[in-house]
Amino acid sequence: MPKVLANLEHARVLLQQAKRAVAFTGAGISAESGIRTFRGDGGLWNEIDIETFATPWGVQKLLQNEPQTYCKYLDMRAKIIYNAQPNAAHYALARLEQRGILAGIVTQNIDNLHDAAGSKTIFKLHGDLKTWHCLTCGAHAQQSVDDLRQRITAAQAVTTRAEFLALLPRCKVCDGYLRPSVVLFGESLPEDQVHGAMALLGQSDCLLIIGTSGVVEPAASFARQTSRRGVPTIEINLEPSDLSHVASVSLFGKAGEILPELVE
Ligand code: BJW
Ligand code: ZN
Repeated sequence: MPKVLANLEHARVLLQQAKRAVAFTGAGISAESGIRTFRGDGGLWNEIDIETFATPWGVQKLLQNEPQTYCKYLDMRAKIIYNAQPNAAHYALARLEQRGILAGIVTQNIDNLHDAAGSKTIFKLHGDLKTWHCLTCGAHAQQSVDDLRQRITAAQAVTTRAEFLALLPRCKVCDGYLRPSVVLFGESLPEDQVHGAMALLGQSDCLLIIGTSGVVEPAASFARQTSRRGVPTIEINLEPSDLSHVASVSLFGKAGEILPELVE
């Protein structure tokens, strides 16, 4: 039997024995929905400076000095993410949960595509783009996509900081400025999501690691620790990742093609 098929068979057996499998997902699972990954071929970080766009201090500086540049970035990200639809990999995980095999998903993605596919138990380690929070009192608010689209479009035409600030969504509790609840480098992960993820992973009996380079901490270490606890681990990725060494079996290819085959 060719190695690829033997690996798929091996992975099927591991999954069939599971009663509380957990999926740990990264940007690669949404690549076939048209959302760019961060690293590797075509990755966002090949063109975008991490320090400038993905740290709180970088974003703070941009908002002060070049709000339009930040808005263009947000516009580029939001347009793609808001228009994206779940792909076959997201739907396969939702079906696996409905069948009572998958206990839930721990994701690093901010795109909400697992929700859109119908998955129910999801812990989002790096936040999500539709949830915003107040910079003053911390209250959370859900932003409608249409409202955000209008604000982002209007913001591209502003010339002063005052005009830009006037376009930011405001807190209903204290009128402070809101920002997207997406976790940037150097920021803590949302505590409730981390606790939920740890509990889910702590009880898991099979781990699916899908579409992540496994380089961002502490997320990657949650998957690593689970695997090292002896939990059978199936990796799905285009290529070897920093988590491949803990996988019981690695399936190399597109998640949208491999996952449906594995699950059916
Ligand atoms: C396919 C595919 C297909 C493609 N099918 N596969 C310990 C050691 C070293 C550093 C640290 C450490 N602990 C903390 C740090 C610092 C830092 C960190 O990890 N740095 C390392 C990168 C060096 N971590 C943090 O700062 C975190 N916070 C934290 O630790 O808080 C505590 C603290 C507070 C204060 C001081 C110090 C510590 C926060 C991390 C936040 C990450 N945020 C981002 C960006 C958001 C911005 C935005 O969206 O605009 O989240 S970074 C980015 O990477 C994004 C992702 O969620 C995350 C993970 O990436 P992912 O999902 O793995 O994607 P890729 O692109 O890397 O990989 C895609 C994979 O898919 C590839 O392997 C492809 O092959 C594959 N693929 N198509 C299947 N079709
Ligand atoms: Zn507030």
